[in-house]
Amino acid sequence: MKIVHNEDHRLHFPKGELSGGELVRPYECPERWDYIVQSLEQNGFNDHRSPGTIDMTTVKQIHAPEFLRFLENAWNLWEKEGFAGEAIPTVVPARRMQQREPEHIDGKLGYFCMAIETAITSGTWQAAKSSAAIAQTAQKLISENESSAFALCRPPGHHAASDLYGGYCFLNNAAIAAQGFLNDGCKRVAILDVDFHHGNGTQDIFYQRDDVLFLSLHGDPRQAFPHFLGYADEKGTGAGEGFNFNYPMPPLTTYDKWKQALVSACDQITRYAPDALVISLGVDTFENDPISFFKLKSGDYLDYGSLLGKIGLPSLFVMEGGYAVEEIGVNTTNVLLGFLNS
Ligand code: 5XA
Ligand code: ZN
Repeated sequence: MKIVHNEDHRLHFPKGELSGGELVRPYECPERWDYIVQSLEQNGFNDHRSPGTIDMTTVKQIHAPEFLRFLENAWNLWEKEGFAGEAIPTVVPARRMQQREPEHIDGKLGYFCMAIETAITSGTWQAAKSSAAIAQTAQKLISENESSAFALCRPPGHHAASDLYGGYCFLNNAAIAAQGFLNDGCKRVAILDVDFHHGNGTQDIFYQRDDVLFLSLHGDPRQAFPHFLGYADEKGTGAGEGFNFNYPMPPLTTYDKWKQALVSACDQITRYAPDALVISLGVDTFENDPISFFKLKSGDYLDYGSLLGKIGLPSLFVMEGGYAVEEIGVNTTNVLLGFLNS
């Protein structure tokens, strides 16, 4: 399996994340990437590729122009104000307020943000673009006949909607890849999100469409981030009705229960008969993840990787979350090994 990545992710590493009322060292850090690469190499994944240049035409099919303009200019506008820290919002357009993009950067940040733990820094836009290019390059490999590929994206993407960033995400790498598959001739694509957190951005992007089936296994939003999307009764609307499946699960969910949801999601995918599968791969379902509450063990990732392989579709893995930094490598690698050995 080819692995696509580069070093640009290091350009995005905020000093602080707002967590528990404190500015802490971000959970989403470059070492995550280092541990994954190290584990992949130790396990024989030696076919590494660099991303090509980003295809903005496809990105613009997923993200709104005003949002892309905001991401590109946010840091400059912030610096121009003379602010000493990193760019984080302090005000959001809550219920019964105007939904209009303000001129001042303080207002713009709140307008485009869905979760304020995520700071923007000088290198964020370049890192986000490279991350999307990684997903696009891996998608192209599959469109050109590889049966699988791993896009080692950082920053992740699944919380980013067409015009929202947050939850460590800026551009929705999985959605951009799915659109790339469609542009390259696929009629239908499925996105299976196995990250601990609901892929609210991906769901929102495809909610009214029937050419992309979206399925997400995640912590119940009553208890877990992102809290405001991810309920089981969200099924899609309009042409998209019946093409969205959520599997929220409670605290302390172990692999046997999680696997039942996965099997049901795999059945739905098989019924949909897509031409390609995108897997939003987060390993924050791990029992020792510091910000999540499922109880999967390292060996479980091998097992579910093999269930994914048995679906038998061209499959693109796109990296999302996972913050038990020392185990992120083995857990990610186990999914890919299970997939290849299915
Ligand atoms: O998959 N999403 C994440 O891992 C980000 C969670 C952010 C919680 N503040
Ligand atoms: Zn997550």
